[in-house]
Amino acid sequence: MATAPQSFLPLSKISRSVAEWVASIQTLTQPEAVHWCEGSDAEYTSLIGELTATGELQKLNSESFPNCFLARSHPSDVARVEHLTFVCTTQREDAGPNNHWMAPAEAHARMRELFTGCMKGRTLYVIPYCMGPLDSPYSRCGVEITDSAYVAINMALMTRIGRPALERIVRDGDKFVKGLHSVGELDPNRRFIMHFPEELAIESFGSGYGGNALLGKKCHALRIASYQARTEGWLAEHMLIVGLQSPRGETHYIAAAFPSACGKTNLAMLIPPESMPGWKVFTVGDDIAWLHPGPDGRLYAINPEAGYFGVVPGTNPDTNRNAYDMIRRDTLFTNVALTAGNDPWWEGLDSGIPAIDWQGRPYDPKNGPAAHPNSRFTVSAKRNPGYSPEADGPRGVPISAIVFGGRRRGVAPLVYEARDWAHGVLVGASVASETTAAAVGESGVLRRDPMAMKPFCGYNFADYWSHWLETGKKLKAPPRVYHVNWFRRDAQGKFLWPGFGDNLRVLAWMLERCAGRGGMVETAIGQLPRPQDLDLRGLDLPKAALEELLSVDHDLWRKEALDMRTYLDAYGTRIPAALQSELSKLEARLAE
Ligand code: GTP
Ligand code: SPV
Ligand code: MN
Repeated sequence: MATAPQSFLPLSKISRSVAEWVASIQTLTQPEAVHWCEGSDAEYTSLIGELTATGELQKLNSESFPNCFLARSHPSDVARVEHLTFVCTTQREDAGPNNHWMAPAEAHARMRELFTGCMKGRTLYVIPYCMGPLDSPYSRCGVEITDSAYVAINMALMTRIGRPALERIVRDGDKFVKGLHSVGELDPNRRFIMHFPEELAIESFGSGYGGNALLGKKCHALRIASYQARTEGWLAEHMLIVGLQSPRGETHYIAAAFPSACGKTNLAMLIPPESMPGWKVFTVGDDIAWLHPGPDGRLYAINPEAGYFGVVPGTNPDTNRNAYDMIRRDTLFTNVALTAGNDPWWEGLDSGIPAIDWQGRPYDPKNGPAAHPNSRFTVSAKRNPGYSPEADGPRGVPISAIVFGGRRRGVAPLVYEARDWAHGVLVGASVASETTAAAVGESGVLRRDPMAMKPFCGYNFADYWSHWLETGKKLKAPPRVYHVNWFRRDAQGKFLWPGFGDNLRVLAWMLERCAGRGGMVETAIGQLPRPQDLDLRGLDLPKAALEELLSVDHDLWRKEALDMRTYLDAYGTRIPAALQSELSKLEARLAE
């Protein structure tokens, strides 16, 4: 792949196909200026300067939060919009019942209308980016065109942008994902997030927020990548990747898929409880994993991202000291509140008093929370004190265990282990979770969210489960598969499990299982730890709470299996037989 860096060429001359595409979009959108992003610190600083001058960014208290800025979004543009997100495949069935679908020609026509002349008087930013380490064979590149400087600085923190990415595009034979984005008028009625997986293209209009606008993230690294991964024999998943070094000195990597705002960043940055000395935790990724069967028959993971777009509320020194410290410098905040001293403030902080709410109004509890529940921090992964050097390695890390999870007040126990890979695919496909503020719509509504990919799978879930089953067959040493639920509640609505750092107790059991040592009890839904199989030293957990956390109620689970059957019915005959048979086996075990 070695080619001499083309440092003497202006960016616009490095790839002819990128330049041609940019020119065509320039004609369509008619911007006043074109800015090719090189990805330097000086460029970042100058974009920040411009945004501060226009008031789009506000500098925060530079003593307590050096080099930190606040952005406020339009109040109607605060989260992903799943109802306006489409997968546009030629055949409707290829998108599946899990996606909104529009015929590609119709979608292109609609978007062309919206994009025509939409950048008049604005600057068009060209952001070449690489998802994954620049020298990894597993990485994939894209170019985002946007009229938002806020998007450009977020992409600079979240991905590897600029000249090296463009050079890699050339090495990849000019293959790249084309992502076109305009904030438009931020009108929710003129807002669409369109995906054309067959064309490796994304068209997003009318939102400047998160997954709607930072196209490298959910649009490329999950929806487009999952489609590509299926044809190329790998998996693109909504998973954190974390390395755990035990007191014995063994390091294992775990990949975990939880729905949005269900604990990925926190698990990826876990801080061991004091009563578990000798454990070390390293973050490889906090949101997305690209998984490849390796030459040794194990599954390897890379994190395609280079930064975190994390949930702010709830972050504090007790829940996660590292996350709290990480976002005290060089961080962009979006939609948090402010104290009178110009410090950022959010719900869950036990210090400071909110003076100005996320919309810039004097704080009044009558208006709801001070920080928006989906307020976010954007920060380079390099700022994470637990950042794993392996995250920059080209081969990725071998995965010992895959964990699925959801936010459920009942039914799902603290943890259980799948019997084998095929059963694990059913366990992943059965994930159900209460909705959160990460997407527009009502929060707290239980819905099926298979593999935490409901909003992110770029093709028919039935084909996706087949692909998961096939991938398992390629692995000589497949990861063990688990399901966890940190969010089980008691009758008073209180969380039964302390969560956060104490989740290591559950992960440690998984690693004991992987090493062939951990004890368990066989149940109808899979293997559960007995109380004595968990390291609970130093934890003040009532016996009754532990019993409830580790209980499997057959009546509730029979209902659960029935609900899963109804859910699968929507996918008809496309469902892999092995998945149906796993569900039948579960039903049989529950009937005993
Ligand atoms: P996305 O960035 O939307 O994909 O979210 P995420 O899955 O990375 O979730 P994150 O770790 O940011 O946590 C979301 C919310 O859940 C935050 O308010 C956390 O404080 C809270 N949370 C995370 N882990 C736990 C846990 O183990 N127990 C409890 N009770 N809350 C948790
Ligand atoms: C999620 O919703 O899963 C996120 C935030 O990680 S966003 O980037 O907006 O998709
Ligand atoms: Mn996410």
